[in-house]
Amino acid sequence: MTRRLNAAVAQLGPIHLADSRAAVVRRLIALLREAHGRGACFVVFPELALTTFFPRWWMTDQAEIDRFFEREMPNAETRPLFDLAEELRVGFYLGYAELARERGDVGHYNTSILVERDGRIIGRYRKIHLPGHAEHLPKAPFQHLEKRYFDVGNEGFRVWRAYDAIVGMCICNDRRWSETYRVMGLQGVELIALGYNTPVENIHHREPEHLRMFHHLLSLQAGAYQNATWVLAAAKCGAEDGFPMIGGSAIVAPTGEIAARALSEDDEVITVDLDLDLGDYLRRTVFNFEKHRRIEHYRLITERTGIKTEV
Ligand code: ING
Repeated sequence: MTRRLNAAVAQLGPIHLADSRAAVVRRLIALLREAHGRGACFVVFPELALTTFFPRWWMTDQAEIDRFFEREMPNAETRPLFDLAEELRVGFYLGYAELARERGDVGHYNTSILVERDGRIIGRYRKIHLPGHAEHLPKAPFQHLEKRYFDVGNEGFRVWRAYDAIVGMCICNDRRWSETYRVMGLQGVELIALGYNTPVENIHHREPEHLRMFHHLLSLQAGAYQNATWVLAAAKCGAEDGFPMIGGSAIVAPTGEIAARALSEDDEVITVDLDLDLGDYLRRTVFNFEKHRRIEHYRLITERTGIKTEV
């Protein structure tokens, strides 16, 4: 009997600085209801799904910055989403800015959580690959200050048994790094959920805009195929206060094929009834890690951070 999971990716259109969390949660609830109406019992929402992509703004006042962060989850604004999910028995992935107080320290993380169909938070991931810069770039059309506003995730790339599958998480820029998928692939991941906010314009180098979508999909498809896992990627996209971000939310099969893709840059639900066993044949053959990997030759991957040419 093939294990199946009817899953959805819920893409969000723009969230503007002036949009309240309550207004955003109403949109998330509408998307959850639509996904449930199509039979989905798991929904992936985007990265930083409760606010605008605030790392585009230069801020120095910590109180102003902290206004974009959640101190607890669920909280008053998000509780309606959790309650509806529990009522409809739909699990979800949600990205948000987490202000954590742990062992007397304050941590600021770009976080995602996994919520089971009974409403319990069963997993948390804190973004490890933080792109962009920490100092103000006065000549740039906008900033990308994730290295300023977030701490590097401190909980690694883990997997959880959820929705009758082995599920992992990552966030946005993580999807560009093969290590992200492989660390979860080595734990037997069958479904990786991720959200992203990807600006159309590259502020560091003039680059044809079509490459944004190409590199986005290339990263998802390669990661899925090379680790025999489903990859479900949810965009927050469109022009937030005039700053465009790419759409391209997608559900990618373990074969690397795109099984569903969003067509708009607005709130949109895509769904696929996943065959959770589809990756098995790849794990038994071409990507039988135990049989084919030669870790004695991979040392540099964990011992060397940057490029060092010795010839
Ligand atoms: N956004 C972008 C992303 O990785 C980026 C940043 C875009 C980095 C393109 C490099 C190239 O999709 C986030 N939030 O990571």
